[in-house]
Amino acid sequence: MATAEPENNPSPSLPREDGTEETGEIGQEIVSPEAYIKHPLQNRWSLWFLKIDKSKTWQANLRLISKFDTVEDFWAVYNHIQLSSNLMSGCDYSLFKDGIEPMWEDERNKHGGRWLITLNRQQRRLDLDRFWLETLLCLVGEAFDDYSDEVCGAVVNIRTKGDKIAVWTGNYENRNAITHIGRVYKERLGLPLKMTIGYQSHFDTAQPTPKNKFVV
Ligand code: MGP
Repeated sequence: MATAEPENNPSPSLPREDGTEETGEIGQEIVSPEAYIKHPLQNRWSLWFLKIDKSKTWQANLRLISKFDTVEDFWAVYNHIQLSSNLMSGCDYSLFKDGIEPMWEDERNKHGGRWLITLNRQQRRLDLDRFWLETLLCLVGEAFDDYSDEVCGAVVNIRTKGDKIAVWTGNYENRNAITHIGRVYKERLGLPLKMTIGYQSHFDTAQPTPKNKFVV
């Protein structure tokens, strides 16, 4: 148990591997807060899973896996679940800020859109898992500077025709926010400068030939 260090303790305390410190007196130890306080994230996040079952509506296939709001709980969830590349075709993971459902219809998404990364089949083996992890780290680490508030969440779709990863933002009219997020995201994924990625509004995504509103 943690106890306060005696005021006139003459012996210097000795840090140990478990975060406690020897005080020099039998039975007296100090526990460093680092050892028991989890590191808070700026936002609480919800991780969702979807497995396509065509006998149900799209929304009925969505399942909430877990919520977390600390660095430690993020890694606990991440390390507990399958890598995206091990999921069956037709499955999605979505990570969204708590209170935003991972669907176009949510109030915070309905005027929004997504930066879309389309992967070819070889990239499932080469890039998918590290791109998705980097996407998660961009979100929970609030990597988009002043524009992180614009981010609603991110989705990975596992599909035979080619997997997709997207970062969803809240308003497709916020050009400055969207282009900043796109540039940072592209850099964080390590995509070549000459490769472009596109941003589509969810309204356009639902149309037969979605067009890009922005490209970086
Ligand atoms: P998808 O799962 O996003 O991509 O959308 P997929 O499977 O690659 O298909 P494609 O159309 O992009 O080539 C598949 C279908 O799921 C959509 O056409 C919708 O019917 C349904 N769907 C997907 N999303 C993200 C939503 C959503 O937010 N709301 C609703 N109601 N349906 C959705």
